[in-house]
Amino acid sequence: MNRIEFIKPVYDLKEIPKRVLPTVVLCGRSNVGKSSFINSLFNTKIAQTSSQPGKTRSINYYLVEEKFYIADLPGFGYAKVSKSERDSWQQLLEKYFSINKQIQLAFHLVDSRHAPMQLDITLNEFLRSQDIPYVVLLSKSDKLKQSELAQSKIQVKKTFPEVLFGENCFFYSTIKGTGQKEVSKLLSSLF
Ligand SMILES: Nc1nc2c(ncn2[C@@H]2O[C@H](COP(=O)(O)OP(=O)(O)O)[C@@H](O)[C@H]2O)c(=O)[nH]1
Ligand SMILES: [Mg+2]
Repeated sequence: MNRIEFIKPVYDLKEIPKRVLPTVVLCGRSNVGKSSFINSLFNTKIAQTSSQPGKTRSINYYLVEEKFYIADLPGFGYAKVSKSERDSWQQLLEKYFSINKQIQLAFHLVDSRHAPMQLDITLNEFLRSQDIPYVVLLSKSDKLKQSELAQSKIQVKKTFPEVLFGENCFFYSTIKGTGQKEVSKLLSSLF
């Protein structure tokens, strides 16, 4: 699976592509590594990454192998964003999930270096309440030592009741390639 093209940024729900195709959403805090995830998985530089959080305001649509969309959602939890902006983000996403019947899977990226934050817990609860199958990806795992990886695993299991390592939860690293095979395999089996 390696053919990916950028379709467009969606700022308004009316702009969601009309083609009926299964959609995989990428969600997680700002700066967690969502765009880097796309680039590493498809060995490209198509997605814009940034070391500064809070840059993306749009839902960025990609088309993979003409078979399914990947929708890179704007990151949440960026402290410098005003409350009204945060509220409009939340409203957009809630509406997005409620009107979009094509969402078949969510990748929820969580920074492996920190315990999941309240917003991650809220997102996990939301995905479960909507019955959206999800996979938790613990990003930037190259930054952790062996002992810290074990610690992170314990923490994540404690926080997200349903996660099973190796099934719906993986460490991920764009640098070491951790998790890439597993994710590719999962996507090829689904679409
Ligand atoms: N060391 C390391 N850095 C990463 C990894 N994934 C992303 N980053 C860095 O984290 C920053 C934010 O990444 P980005 O993909 O733009 O995050 P997004 O806001 O969630 O799309 C960038 O500086 C990336 O280079 C990873 O697996 N390992
Ligand atoms: Mg991004």
